[in-house]
Amino acid sequence: MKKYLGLFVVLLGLSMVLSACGAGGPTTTINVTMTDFHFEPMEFTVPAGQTITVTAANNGAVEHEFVIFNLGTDAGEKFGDEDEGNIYWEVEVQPGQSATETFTAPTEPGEYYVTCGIEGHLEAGMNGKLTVVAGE
Ligand SMILES: [Cu+2]
Repeated sequence: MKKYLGLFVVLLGLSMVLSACGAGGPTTTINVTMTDFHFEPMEFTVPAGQTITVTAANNGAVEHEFVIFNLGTDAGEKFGDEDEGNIYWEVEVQPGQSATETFTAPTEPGEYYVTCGIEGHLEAGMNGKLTVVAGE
């Protein structure tokens, strides 16, 4: 009986470690829901240089975008033409639709700015953060 109890404790510990990884560690998948006007969740963590699969669902009534900026840049107060050159990657999703696409994560670790490029949406609250962490 004592032997089984020991095994149970080990398994319990293992499952706690695994779930802890799932909560905070980098993942190669991003699942984001876009509404009028938020990203849910707002923060994502991915490993540098890896292929990332993004599934973006637009539950809003208008078109939305998931736009990742180059490191060290952001849209400032509002998104405009001057920001187009700072875009690292983006996906557009029509209302009621879902899109799955891939991109290669930046090789440089850091915090990357995320927003929606549709006029007025940044101001309404559509912003987020992509954290890129160095691989092992
Ligand atoms: Cu939007």
